[in-house]
Amino acid sequence: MSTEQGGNRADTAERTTTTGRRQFLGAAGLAGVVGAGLATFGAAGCRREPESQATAGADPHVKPGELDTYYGLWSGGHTGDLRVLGMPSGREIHRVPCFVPDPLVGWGITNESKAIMGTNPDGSLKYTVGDTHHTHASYRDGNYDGRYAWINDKINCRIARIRLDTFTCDKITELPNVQGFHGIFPDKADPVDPAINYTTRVFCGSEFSTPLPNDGRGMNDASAYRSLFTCVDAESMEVRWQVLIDGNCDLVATSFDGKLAATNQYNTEMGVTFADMMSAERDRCAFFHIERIEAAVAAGRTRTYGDSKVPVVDGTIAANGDPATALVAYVSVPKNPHGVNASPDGKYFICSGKLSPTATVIDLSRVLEWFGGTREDIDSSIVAEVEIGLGPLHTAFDGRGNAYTTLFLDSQIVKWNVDAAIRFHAGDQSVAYVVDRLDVHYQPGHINASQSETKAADGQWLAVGCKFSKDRFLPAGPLHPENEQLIDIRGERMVLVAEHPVRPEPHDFIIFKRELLTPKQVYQLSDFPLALASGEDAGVTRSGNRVTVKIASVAPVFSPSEFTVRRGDVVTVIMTNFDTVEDLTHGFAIEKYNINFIVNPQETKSVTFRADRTGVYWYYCTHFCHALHLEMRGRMIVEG
Ligand code: CUK
Ligand code: CUA
Ligand code: CA
Repeated sequence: MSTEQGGNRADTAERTTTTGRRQFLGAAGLAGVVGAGLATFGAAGCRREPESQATAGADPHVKPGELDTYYGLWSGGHTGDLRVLGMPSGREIHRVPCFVPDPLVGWGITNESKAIMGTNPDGSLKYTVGDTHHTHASYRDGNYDGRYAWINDKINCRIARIRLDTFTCDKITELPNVQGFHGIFPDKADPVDPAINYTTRVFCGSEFSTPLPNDGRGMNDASAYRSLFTCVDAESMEVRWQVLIDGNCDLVATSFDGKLAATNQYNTEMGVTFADMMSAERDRCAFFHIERIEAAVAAGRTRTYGDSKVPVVDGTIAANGDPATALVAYVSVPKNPHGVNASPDGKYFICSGKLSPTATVIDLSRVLEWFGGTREDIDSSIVAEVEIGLGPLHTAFDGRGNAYTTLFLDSQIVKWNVDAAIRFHAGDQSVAYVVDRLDVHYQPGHINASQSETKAADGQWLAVGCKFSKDRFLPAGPLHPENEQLIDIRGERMVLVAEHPVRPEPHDFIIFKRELLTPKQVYQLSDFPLALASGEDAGVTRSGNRVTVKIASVAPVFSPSEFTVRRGDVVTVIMTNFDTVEDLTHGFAIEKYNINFIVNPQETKSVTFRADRTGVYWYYCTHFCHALHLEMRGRMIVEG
């Protein structure tokens, strides 16, 4: 063990002498490397001995009948959902539809879900696609408090909130004035009121710039396109304010004291072409002074764009040169950075280099000194900028001072010590800050450790989302799954212990102790305003051509088991499941009417449709509930 470790330290020394070749990747270099199949690129001096792979790690297998010890919340990517995993087994337990319809639960079909998703005047869904990248949960005292999670939709700039007591989406808000909503992070405390030691805001970055307002004017002047940083109220889900910035937003991080939020900017050039976005040698990480921004909003130092009523403050460089009043500080970081992550000790944000083989460590106390007027140069907030490998994307933490960064191009995870990196950067070239490297399969994007970005980071498990799986699973046609790999990080060396195929394509995820959540296992009738009071309440009522059909379900019977309407009627079916037994869910589908949804025990849902064809149409239970499940059906009779 110790000799392998020495080998790694030697790697680090060698690495510093080969800076020239590995300094950064330009556009052509990146494109060429990606095309060439990366597993061997950059191998020089950074592979460790194969025998270390044989080191036994902790067994992630969870035996039949046992429960996982962690929850994982995974973004689904362009399936538009959120996934719930048990960890360390990696078993997928649940999917929470948010932005896209889901025929299993009836998301986008029931009236209740359509009201959350948003509809056009004709009742159809406003959007039917979504692209989720980042999910983060609400905090209290620096740890998750089990209230909410939030997730972004990059395609239509929507933020969804998921209640963690029921694992359902309860609100969706569309952000005004932005496109390419990507990074998201809740705050962890209030910067002013120490009693508010929990999440009250969620910050949202937007990658793409547009004319403001984007109303058809100024489309040919790309130099005038702008991006905004957005704050959403965690409870009301209303957009509180936005900040006009220079450059764009990528990922978002927040400090544990609630004072600062930050976003990485890969397009400080404000370019609209691939080459333009990579023309500058350095880009930036923008820091937002939350207390000052809220004061500026309260004082009305704002403007609006187009139809949006959201107040916008000016966070541009030109308007924020004076540290005493600045709302935003721009820290220079190497070319086209990607992830920005907050270390669990609350001291640092770490920016991953992407096109630069470096990680940049920014000391938050120094950023606050700049805002406070006691530090002249904001760039001196950087306390380390060290080489770690090719294509750094995202960083996780073990709570013992180590960072774990994905190296997309090297197809590796690098474990490095933050304090050692700071000492190295300060001039002590004898310090070996790289602790370990591990090959993963292949091209990792996001990474996270159990409890990573909380004060309770526990250094047990590390999961990594590999973007390419290539040969790791049985071939199933041209579309390959992604490969989620699990790594034991309890020891000095990382040990790869499991891998699972996942449907493309998760990006970010969080892993936290199961004790932090106490989900409801059964609803209460009173949770739903439309709930039938009892089975007696079932039946058909009519008002003009609007018909309401109240249906009670008790396994294996629907009451009523038939109802009659007239062609052209607008029919609303309200169904309450009166079963009380945990897990006794019923489905409700109507033949040829494109309707299906489930109703869990003590839950009520409704659906509205036009009975536009005469005839007999069976409705039936789609969710296996009883030995007589197949008999659980009835007739909708549509008269001419
Ligand atoms: S981005 Cu996907 S690997 Cu959307 Cu978080 Cu970095
Ligand atoms: Cu009710 Cu199946
Ligand atoms: Ca750039």
